[in-house]
Amino acid sequence: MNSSINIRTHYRACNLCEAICGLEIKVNENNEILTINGDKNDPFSRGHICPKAVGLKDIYLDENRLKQPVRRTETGWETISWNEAFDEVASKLKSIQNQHGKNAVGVYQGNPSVHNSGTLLTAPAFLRALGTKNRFSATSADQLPHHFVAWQMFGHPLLLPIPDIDRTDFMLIIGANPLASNGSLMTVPDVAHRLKAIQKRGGKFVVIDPRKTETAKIADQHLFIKPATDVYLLLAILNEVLNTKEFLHYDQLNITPEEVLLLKSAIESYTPQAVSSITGMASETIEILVNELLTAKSSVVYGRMGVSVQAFGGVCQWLINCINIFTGNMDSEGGAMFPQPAFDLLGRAKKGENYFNRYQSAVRKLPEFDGELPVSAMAEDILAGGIKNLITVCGNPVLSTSNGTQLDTALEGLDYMVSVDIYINETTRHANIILPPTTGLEVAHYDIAFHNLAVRNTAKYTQPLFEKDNNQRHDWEIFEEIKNRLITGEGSDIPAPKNPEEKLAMAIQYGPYGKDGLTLQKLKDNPHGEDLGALRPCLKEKLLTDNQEININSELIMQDLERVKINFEKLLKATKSTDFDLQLIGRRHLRSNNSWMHNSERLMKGQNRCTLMIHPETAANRGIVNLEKVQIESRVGRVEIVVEITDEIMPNVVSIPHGFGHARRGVQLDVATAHAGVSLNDLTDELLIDELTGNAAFTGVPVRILRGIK
Ligand SMILES: Nc1nc2c(c(=O)[nH]1)N[C@H]1C(S)=C(S)[C@@H](COP(=O)(O)OP(=O)(O)OC[C@H]3O[C@@H](n4cnc5c(=O)[nH]c(N)nc54)[C@H](O)[C@@H]3O)O[C@H]1N2
Ligand SMILES: Nc1nc2c(c(=O)[nH]1)N[C@H]1C(S)=C(S)[C@@H](COP(=O)(O)OP(=O)(O)OC[C@H]3O[C@@H](n4cnc5c(=O)[nH]c(N)nc54)[C@H](O)[C@@H]3O)O[C@H]1N2
Ligand code: SF4
Ligand SMILES: [Mo]
Repeated sequence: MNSSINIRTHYRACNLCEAICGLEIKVNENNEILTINGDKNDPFSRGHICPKAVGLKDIYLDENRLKQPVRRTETGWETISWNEAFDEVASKLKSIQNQHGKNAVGVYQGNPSVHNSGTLLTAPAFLRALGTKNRFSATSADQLPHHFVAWQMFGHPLLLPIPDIDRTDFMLIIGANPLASNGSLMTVPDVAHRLKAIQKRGGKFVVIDPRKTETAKIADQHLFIKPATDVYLLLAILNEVLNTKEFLHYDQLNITPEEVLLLKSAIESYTPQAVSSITGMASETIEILVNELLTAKSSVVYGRMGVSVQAFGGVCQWLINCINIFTGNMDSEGGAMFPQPAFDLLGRAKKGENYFNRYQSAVRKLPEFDGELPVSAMAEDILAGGIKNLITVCGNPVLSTSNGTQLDTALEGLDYMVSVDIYINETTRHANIILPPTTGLEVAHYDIAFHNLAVRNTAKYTQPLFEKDNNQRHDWEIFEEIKNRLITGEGSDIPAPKNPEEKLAMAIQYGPYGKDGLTLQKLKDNPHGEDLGALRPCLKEKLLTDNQEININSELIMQDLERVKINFEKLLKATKSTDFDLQLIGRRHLRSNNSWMHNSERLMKGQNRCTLMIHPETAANRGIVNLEKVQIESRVGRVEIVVEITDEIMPNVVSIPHGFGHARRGVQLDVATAHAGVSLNDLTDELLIDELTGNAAFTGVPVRILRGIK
C-alpha cells in the first residue's frame, strides 16, 4: 500500500509575526503533523520560513495550553463550562459598570490581536458594547509614534509608508533588526535574501544600532549610535539634505518653498558637527550618509522599534518621513511607498479626522490616541482606583510594559479580571476567569493588518488545518457571546454569534481588486495566495488631510522641537553620571516571540539567551567576568542576571532581551519556567515616555550594576 495516500497537504499563512510566510504542512490520517516547510508557491514568501513556524505544532500540542474556560478559586483553577463563564463575565462587567460607570472596566489588547482576523473583525463591536475609555494596547509600547506621525502628515494613522525594499538602491536601517524580527511595519518575508538582493544589484544597505546585530553583520556598513540620540542624527541628516538644493524634488508632492523654509529654519542649528559628540557619530560619517541618500538612484530610510521606543519617538518618525520626502523618495519606486491591500482598511476613512487627546488618563493626564490611552499609565490608573475590572486579550503586559512589577501589584488589587488567552502566564494568573480561544492551526486566517504594511501587494486566505472540538470556541465567538450578553437584557434570548467571514468576503469583493474578479472564494481556491503586484505610487489619492496635501510642518510636532532642544542643551552640558551610569537597551531573538513562545522546548533549547550583554571595557572597569551573575538596578527595580561579555555592544550600553521573567508564583508554563530568565520590564520605567505621543520609552534606560553575586 502507498503510505503517501493518506497524507494531506495543508497550505497556510503563518501568523506568528508580521512576515506572513506561506507554510506547507503535511499531516497523516491520524492528524499527526509530519512536516512544516515553507510553501515555495507562495508568491510573497517564496518558500521562506523561520524556526518559529514549527513552533505552531508545539503550541497545538502544548499540554499547558487551555482549551476550556478556567476559574480561579482558593484551592486552584477549576474548569467550567463556556456558558457559565460567559454568564459570569457578562454579569460582573455589567454590575461593575452599573455601580461605577463604564470606565471602571479597562481593556488591554496585546500583540496577537492584530495577527488574528477573527479578533480584528469582532473586537470593535465588543469594545463599543463595553463603551469604556480605559482602553490600552501594545501599540503604545511599540509603534504609536508611526501612527501619530502618519495621522499628522498624511491624515490617517494607517497611512504608513513602507520601504520598497525590492527596488531600492540604498537603504538606511535605524533601530531595527529584521534578521531577528523578520521585519516590522514592513511585512517582508525572506528579508535576508531581499536585503542581499540590494547588494547584488549594486546597491547598499547601512545599519545604525548601538549593538552589532544579526542585520548589521550582513550590512555594507554598521555604525554605532548612543542610545536614544537618533533624533539628533536624523535632524542633522534632514538639515544637510535641505541644504543641498539641487537634489530636492518635493514639488512633485505639492510642498511649497515657504513650507520648506519654515522647516529649514526650525532645524538649522543641528549640523553634523553639532550632533557628533552627542550621537557618537563622526560628522564626516553623517555627511557621507547624506550624500549616499541623495545620490543613489533611489533610497529609503527605515526606522523601527529602536527609534520609536525613545523619548523622541514621534519626532524621529517625522524626520524619517521628511528625509524620504526631500531626497525625492516618498511614494516612488525604491523609496517609501503605500501598499494597496485587497481588504482596504482605509476604504471608509474620512478626511480631516482628529484622533488625538480627546480625553486623558486619570493620574498623569496622558493623551488618548485613536481610542486608546498610553499603556504606561495603566498600572497607576488601576492603583488609583479608577479601573476596577480589567479584560486582557492576547496580551502579557506584566512582562511587556514598563515597570511590570508595578502592574503585577496593581492586578492583585483589581475587583475582577478576565483574560482571553491560551495560557496561565505572568499576567493571566491574576484573572478570575480565563477564556481560551482556538489558536494557530485551528483557525482560519486572512491577514487584515499586515497586507496593509507589505512590501508587495498580495492576498491569501487560510482554512483551519484542524477542526476545533465541541468544547472549544473561536476568539470571535468569545467576543460575540460576551457582547450579546452585554446588550441584551436579563432573561432575553442571547443571539447566536455571527461568523465574521461574511464581512471579510464583502470587504474583498467591494475592495480595490473586486472589479478585477478577486473574491474570497477565489482566495479559497488558491491557498498559496494571489500576487497583486509591486507597490505603486498612490499617495495623492490616499491623502486624508483636510486639504489633501502632505502636512510637513505639523504644529504638534514643531512644538515638540522645543523639548528636543532643551534635551540637546542638557546633553551638551551633561557630565558623566556616577549614579545610573549605564544605558539599558532590549533585543529580540529569532527563536523567541515577545513573551509567549518560550513554552516550546524546541525553540528554547541551547544556550541561555536571557543574558546581560556588556562591552569588555565596561565589564573590566567594574571587574566583572564573563558568566558572572550580577545585580542590575534602575529607578524602579532590580534583577539578577548572568553577564555575557561581547564587543558587539557599545561601551556603557547593556542589553537584556524582552519577554522573559517566567519564574513567578502560579505561572503554568512548564518549559518557559525552566528557562525563566528575568524581565527587562522590571527595570524599564513607566515615567519614561515620548511626551508627544505617550509611547513607552524603553530604550536607553539609566541603570547601574551592583557587583557580584557569585
Ligand atoms: N522593554 C521592552 N518591552 C517591550 C518590547 C521591547 O522591545 N522592549 N516590545 C514591545 C512590543 S513591540 C510588543 S508588540 C509588546 C508585546 O506585548 P504583549 O502583546 O502584551 O504580549 P505578548 O508577549 O505578545 O503576549 C501575547 C499573549 O497572547 C497570547 N496568545 C497567543 N496566541 C493567542 C491567540 O490566538 N489568542 C489569544 N486570545 N491569545 C493568544 C499568549 O499566550 C500571550 O499571553 O511588548 C512590548 N514590550
Ligand atoms: N523573532 C522575533 N520576531 C519578532 C518579535 C520577537 O519578539 N521575536 N517581535 C515582533 C514584534 S511585536 C515587533 S514590534 C517587531 C520589532 O521589530 P524590530 O524593530 O526589527 O526589532 P528589534 O529587535 O526590537 O529591533 C530594534 C533594534 O533597535 C536597536 N536599538 C535599541 N535602542 C536604540 C537606539 O536608541 N537607537 C537605535 N538606532 N537603535 C536602537 C536594538 O539594538 C535593536 O537591534 O518584531 C516582531 N518580530
Ligand atoms: S518569519 Fe514570522 S511569519 Fe515567517 S515563519 Fe517565522 S514566525 Fe512565521
Ligand atoms: Mo510589536
